This record gives sequence, C-alpha cells and structure tokens, in this order.
Amino acid sequence: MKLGREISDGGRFVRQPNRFTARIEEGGEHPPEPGRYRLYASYACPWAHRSLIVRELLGLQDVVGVTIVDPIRDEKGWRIPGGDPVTGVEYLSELYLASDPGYRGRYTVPCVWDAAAERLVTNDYPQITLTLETAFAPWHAEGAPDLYPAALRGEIDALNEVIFDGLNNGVYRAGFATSQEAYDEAVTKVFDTLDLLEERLATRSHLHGDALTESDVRLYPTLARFDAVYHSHFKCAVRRLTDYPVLWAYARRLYAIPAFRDTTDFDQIKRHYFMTQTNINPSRIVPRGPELDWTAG
Ligand SMILES: N[C@@H](CCC(=O)N[C@@H](CS)C(=O)NCC(=O)O)C(=O)O
Repeated sequence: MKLGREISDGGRFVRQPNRFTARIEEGGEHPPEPGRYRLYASYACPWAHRSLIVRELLGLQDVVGVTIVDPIRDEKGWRIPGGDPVTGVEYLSELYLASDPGYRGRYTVPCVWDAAAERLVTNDYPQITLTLETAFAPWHAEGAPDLYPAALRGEIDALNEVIFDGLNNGVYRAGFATSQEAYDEAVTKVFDTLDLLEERLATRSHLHGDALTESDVRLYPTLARFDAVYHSHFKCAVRRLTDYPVLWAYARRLYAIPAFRDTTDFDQIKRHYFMTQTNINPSRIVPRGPELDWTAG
C-alpha cells in the first residue's frame, strides 16, 4: 500500500485524487448501454460497498456486471480469484495499466471498465452511484426508489459532504493519523458527526425524510463497519454505534433491506482491514467479535 505519500507533514492522512474521472453519459464517449460496463468491487471496501448497494436497489444486476475481488490484498494489489470473466485479468492493476501505462497511484475499487472501449472509465467513487442513479435510469427496475430526486439534490450533496468529511473519510483520517494532534482532530469530528446524525434521525426515518436517498447509501457502509473495525482498528473508541440508540436502529432498518444485507459481509470486512492494513496492524491478527445482532428488532 503506497499510503506513505498520503501522509502530510502534520501526520494527517490526505486521500489521493481519483485519476479516472470520465463520465458515462448520453452523447459522450461512454454512452450508457446495457452489458457494456463492468463494476469492479470489494465487499470489504466502503466506497465500493455503496455501488453494490445501489446496483441492487435499482435492479441493475443484468445491466451492469460485477467482478468481486478477493478481500485480502497483497503487494500486487486486488486479485480476482479465478481471473476476470470479461477481461481475463488476474489483478485489478492490469486494468489500470492497460488504461494508462504511466499510472503510479493506488489501484482502487470501485472502478468501472468500458468493455467496448477496453479502458477504465472511472474510479471516481462519489460519481459511480450517481451515474447508476441518473444515466442508467431507463433500465431501473419497476418500482425502484429514486435515490437522487431532482428537488433534493442540493440538500443531498450538502449532507453527503458532511458525511464524507466527518465519517466516511473521517474514520480513515483517525485511523491513519501519525500524530496525536491529527488523530485528536479527526476523532473529534467523527463523534461530532455521529452526534449530529443521531439528532437528525430522531425526527425522521431516513436522512432526508421518509424516503431512502443517496445520503443513506453513503452513511450505511461506515455504520456497518463501525463497531467491527473502526472502533478498534481505527481507534474510533469514544463510543460504539450501539451506544447510539437511534443510529443503531436506523442501521438495522437498512440492513433489513436485501440490497444492503446481501452486500454486507462482516467476515470479508474484518479480514480485509485487519489483514491488509499492516501499517496499523502488523500482526495481521483478526479480533473476535463484537457479537452484534444486526437482525434484532
Ligand atoms: N478511489 C479512492 C477511494 C477508494 C479506495 O480507497 N478504495 C480502497 C479500498 S477501501 C482501495 O482500493 N485501496 C487500494 C490500495 O490502497 O492499494 C481513493 O483512491 O482513495
């Protein structure tokens, strides 16, 4: 993992920019089409998790194929067990290098491959779910939720920023900090954000009211990993998710929806973080527990 270059002088984790940022859009170089694009994802990765949730929520399984990588990443990066049925590659890095031989960043999931152009379109994780929600609308299943309704986009985008900064990326900033000051700053923000969301959800079933939106999809993967991984591995130890009655009930309500439950694999999540991020867990020991009942009440 080339994380070294993502640590600033003050010991702060600064995430690398995304290199592939083309869009799948009507009239563009990569027009939406069923069967043309493939999503590469890991059940362990929170950024990829949201794209798996949205693909299933919108009923796009036959429109956009998926390849799931092995949860344990070695020095060669993400591996595709048995090889990729579409491109034949064994490592995700091969798709990055086929698209840009000069690429020197991390080979990340999620990313989307255009089988017609034979190149990666995007590894721009915030955009992937939005693309499935908008450009692929003609192929959504009947009765699929509108996760990005036009009237709410401003509010959704604004709350997504708060969730990204305070939680999605905030937990990584706490976990990868290499100075006490950088850790303190990040962990304070993590719990301030959880407090804020606990209050917000006290008066509504979902982040923007009664209906599920993109914001809920962005929050859930971090909540699902919180007690199992972030509480110990990333030192987000002030409180557990289960100490927040409203958020814990909300997380279980989402888990009861098949698209969330089917894509939540606690075993792969734990093995990935504890065995792959050896910079903060050199022994690679995977802790037992916590024993949580995600199906309760
Ligand atoms: N594209 C983003 C977010 C996606 C991301 O970080 N994915 C992780 C897994 S959760 C990954 O694929 N890491 C590969 C690596 O670090 O080599 C980034 O570059 O930071």
